[in-house]
Amino acid sequence: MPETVSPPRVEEVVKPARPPLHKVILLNDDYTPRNFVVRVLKAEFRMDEGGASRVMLTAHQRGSCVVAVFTREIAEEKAARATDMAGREGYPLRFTTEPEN
Ligand code: TYC
Repeated sequence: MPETVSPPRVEEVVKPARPPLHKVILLNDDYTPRNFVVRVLKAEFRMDEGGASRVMLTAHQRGSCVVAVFTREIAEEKAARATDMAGREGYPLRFTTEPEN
């Protein structure tokens, strides 16, 4: 039997594009107690005491601080849950989201 010679196989690997990421941003206000901000960050964003305190202080001093980045749906969900958690206690604490870049 004659040997058949096939051309080299060229495989094209198409990787799915990464979903764009959105930042969750903590906003400062004059009324929410610092320890409550830290509690929300720990509860909703699974931050430890040190990380949550640093983020809280940065927002307190500069007006806002990026908490974390997620896909748009998750970022919006987490920002809404954290804002609601504060609202249920009567605090005006707010989290917003914006696209990264
Ligand atoms: N500024 C608040 C206070 O002095 C504390 C605070 C910090 C509130 C960060 C919101 O995102 C915030 N009690």
